[in-house]
Amino acid sequence: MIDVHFVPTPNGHKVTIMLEELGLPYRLIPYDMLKGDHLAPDYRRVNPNGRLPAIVDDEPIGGGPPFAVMESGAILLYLSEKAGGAFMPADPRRRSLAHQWLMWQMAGLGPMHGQAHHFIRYAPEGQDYGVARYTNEARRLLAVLERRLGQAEHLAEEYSVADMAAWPWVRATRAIALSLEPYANISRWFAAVGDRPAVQRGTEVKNAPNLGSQRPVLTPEEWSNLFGENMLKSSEA
Ligand SMILES: N[C@@H](CCC(=O)N[C@@H](CS)C(=O)NCC(=O)O)C(=O)O
Repeated sequence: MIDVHFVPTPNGHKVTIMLEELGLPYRLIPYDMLKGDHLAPDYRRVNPNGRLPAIVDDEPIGGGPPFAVMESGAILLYLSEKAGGAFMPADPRRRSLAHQWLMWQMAGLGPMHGQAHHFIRYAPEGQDYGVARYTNEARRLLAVLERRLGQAEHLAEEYSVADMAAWPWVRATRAIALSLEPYANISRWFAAVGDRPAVQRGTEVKNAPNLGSQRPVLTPEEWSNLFGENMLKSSEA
């Protein structure tokens, strides 16, 4: 059994999509980030970075005691290896493309779109510089994705972990008021990947409080748990 420490966000859905694709049994452990569940010292034993998602595999690759994996991209690679290289191209060039686009998602699409979500939805209003900076970067990355998907059906030519990593972040662009309409290639890919039953099952998973797509109104305690003193204190403790 694989425990998934989970919130229903794009990073969480990458993992549930992959587990659904693989048909591996898993148990969701839902977290309420507004309440600060993820700040509990016990969770540091699962994820030293204190963020979600993370998994604990009680039948790990190579045997031995239960093994924890943090970082959604590393979790996809771990699960692929556990399943004998599933959703990782056998051809070396394609495999490198899967690595490249997975790293691009982890270092670019996710963090930059994440900052756009922060400035548009969570930061005190009136932060025009931050909104413009990260909206531009979010759009730049969509333009990169659009060009890539004009060259190939999927990021690594065949469906792979790279698509599973990027797809939930593209899905979340609606929460930052970016339409996919100008992006014909992304729209084609987004619909095709979204038609996969495992992707649908993986993103229906929401038995944890969803932070939603509206601008949330946070109490001072909730703000502190997500972005402020409580979050810092738990890391420095
Ligand atoms: N690079 C990490 C990012 C994880 C991340 O930032 N997760 C968010 C939820 S999607 C989180 O834990 N936020 C809580 C916090 O920022 O304290 C990954 O891909 O797993």
